[in-house]
Amino acid sequence: MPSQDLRVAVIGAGLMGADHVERIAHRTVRAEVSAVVDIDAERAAGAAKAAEGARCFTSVEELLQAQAADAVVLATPGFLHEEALLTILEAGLPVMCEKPLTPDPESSLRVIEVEKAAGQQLIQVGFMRRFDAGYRRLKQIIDSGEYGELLMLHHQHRNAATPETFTDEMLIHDSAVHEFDAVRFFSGEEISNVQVRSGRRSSLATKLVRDPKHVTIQTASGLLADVEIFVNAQLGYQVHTQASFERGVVKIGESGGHEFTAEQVTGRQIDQSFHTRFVDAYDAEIQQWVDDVLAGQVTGPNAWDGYAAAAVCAAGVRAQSEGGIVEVALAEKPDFYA
Ligand code: ISE
Repeated sequence: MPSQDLRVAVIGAGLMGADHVERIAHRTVRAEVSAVVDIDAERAAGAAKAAEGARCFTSVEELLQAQAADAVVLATPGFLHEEALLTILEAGLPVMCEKPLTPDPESSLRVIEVEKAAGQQLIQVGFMRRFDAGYRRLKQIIDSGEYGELLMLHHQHRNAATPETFTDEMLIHDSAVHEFDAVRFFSGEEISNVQVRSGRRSSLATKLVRDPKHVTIQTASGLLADVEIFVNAQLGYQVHTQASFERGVVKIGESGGHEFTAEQVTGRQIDQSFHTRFVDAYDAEIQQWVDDVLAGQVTGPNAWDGYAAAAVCAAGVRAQSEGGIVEVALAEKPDFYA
């Protein structure tokens, strides 16, 4: 275990990677950004400016050869994760992998097999909402039973707008995936089936998405969760959950932004993106990951959580194209992830 700060390499210097470089360099304790890796050397250098002393590399292999990191944050696009994860696992480095673990359940299972064979959990998956104060509070309330049993969950997930290239499939893999993980987190159960329906389409939706959608999720014990997912909602970034219990209702998600009074109006400012809405959650996620790496453990969402979410996404994509309720096909959970 290193006695000095944990040397973290951030792989992938796009929006999310650059955000993590800045976070680790300035807001995370007991860690430093020792390297930034991106196939585009200029982009790596641009992100590395936020972290004094960080070295730049254009491939994971170069990084490993230089032994320039004790742990890595993987923030490349999801379709590149499997190959990078297998290389990182082989080198025995802990990794905080931005969601998705991989884009499909088959490749996620391959990653799980390799991690299992290595005999030690090394992967945390970036489901940052689990570190949001509201999510944590609701989870505590559910587990305490203070309002009785949790009966139903209602989620709203709204983004201001998407790029023109955003597709219906991405809406499941990139956006609804957070709700799948949230339902697993809140209920402590696997999801057994999912349905995706499109109704009226917003004239302001980008051309490759039929927006908004209504997603219904059911867990193994029968708990139902419904999600309005609306990625061209114009109004900003808004993520709410309302939980119905036997003796009460609890709502989270109003905490982002602030209340203002001006020109005879009182209102609440809402966030424009997940970077601001979940900034505290991202900070907490990375800090806990660093502390866990230093303690030699994974306590955040692990590779199994990444695999299970990928399996629900696969069912969601099928449900979206075929209609009807689609069962989630899930492998048996290895004791290794118990
Ligand atoms: C994006 O990738 C995210 O992770 C955001 O949290 C989500 O709201 C957005 O829809 C995704 O595209």
